[in-house]
Amino acid sequence: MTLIQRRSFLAGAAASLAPLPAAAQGTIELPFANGTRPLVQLPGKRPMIGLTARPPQLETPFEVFDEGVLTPNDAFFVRYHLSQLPTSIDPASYRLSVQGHVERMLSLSLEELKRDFPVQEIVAVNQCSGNSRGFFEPRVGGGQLGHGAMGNARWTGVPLRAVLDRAGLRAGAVQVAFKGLDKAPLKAIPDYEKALDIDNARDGEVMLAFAMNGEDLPFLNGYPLRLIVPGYYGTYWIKHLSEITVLDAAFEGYWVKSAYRIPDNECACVAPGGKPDSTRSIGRFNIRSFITSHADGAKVKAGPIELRGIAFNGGEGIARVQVSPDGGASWQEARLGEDLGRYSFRQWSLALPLAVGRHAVKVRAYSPDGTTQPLEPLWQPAGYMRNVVETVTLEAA
Ligand SMILES: Nc1nc2c(c(=O)[nH]1)N[C@H]1C(S)=C(S)[C@@H](COP(=O)(O)O)O[C@H]1N2
Ligand SMILES: [Mo]
Repeated sequence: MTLIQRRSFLAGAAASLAPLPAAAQGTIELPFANGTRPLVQLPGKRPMIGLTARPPQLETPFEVFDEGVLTPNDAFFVRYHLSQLPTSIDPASYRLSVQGHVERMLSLSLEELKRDFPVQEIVAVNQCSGNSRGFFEPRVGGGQLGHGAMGNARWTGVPLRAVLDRAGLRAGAVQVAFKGLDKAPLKAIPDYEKALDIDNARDGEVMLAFAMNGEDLPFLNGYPLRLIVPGYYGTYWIKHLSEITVLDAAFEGYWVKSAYRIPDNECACVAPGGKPDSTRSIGRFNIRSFITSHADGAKVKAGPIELRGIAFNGGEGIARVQVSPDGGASWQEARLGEDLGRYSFRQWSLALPLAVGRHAVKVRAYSPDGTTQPLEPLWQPAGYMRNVVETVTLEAA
């Protein structure tokens, strides 16, 4: 995280999102039953894997993760819950309000945010809780996602702590709630609003970001301002952020009390098809790794092949990545790439000699405390937090 010059971010033009209907670009097959998806192109995005049209939900085509350690803005996934998106946001009249259990209410323009607070950067992964849900067996309800509901970006913004300090927390503040400009189509459906504990909100890393990979946020990724909660699932990363409310009691809203709950045990899992006895709110990412250089079923020339991929976790940092060329019988240490910080994707690579034949190549990552990924998938009814060791079968000829 570094302080950077704020001048370059003061400029900004109105952003809008119209028309919504996407241009069709053919289809793509995700590798599970009912995995046919349209390739769609929305404003500011390259052709992406379409999950729903209203609200727009897009998955990143997996090859993108082999382009580089940062996910390009025009390929970054898009997830919304409610269909009434703002279609045009004027940065000049946009205001962020800070209210509730505070000494002074604030109404901040974008210009004030960029000018009056310290600007910082962090590279961090944003991943949807339901990333890879389509691979659950037995299948579970919810968006049937492949592995493309994740992305890694360099976020620029101001620490939430600085804004909370300006408002002044009153004694007894326990949580902070966050709401964006998107709305439910019916009054009966609650607006999308999430909350963080006060210590998390004030940790100096949680941030109000106005730029992504050096540019204004893409409209569909939360223009002009979004919450960044490094290491935590995307559900907390509120887009088009407009209201911050400091609370003197735990938040009771639907999206915290009833949604995004996981089994309240060590593995956050239950027996396949089962139900948890008790639940808690989802929190940090568990550890994951992927092979990005080769797709499952790829044909390669026998001999040394160069494997590449990525690994990440909830902020513990990646200590080691291991690759198995033989379905898990033996493991080799991969070389780790540049360290962009403990919340970033970490690239890895390994040259592997492959004889003629079929090879089940696996990858697993380790946190510094020895935490790694399970060889068999963990199961839970909401289909969150998948992190099984992934396998890519290669045909060497
Ligand atoms: N305003 C708003 N913010 C939101 C959501 C939403 O529906 N509305 N969805 C959340 C969820 S569940 C995820 S995974 C991330 C996705 O961020 P992205 O669309 O920029 O990839 O946004 C989060 N922030
Ligand atoms: Mo999500």
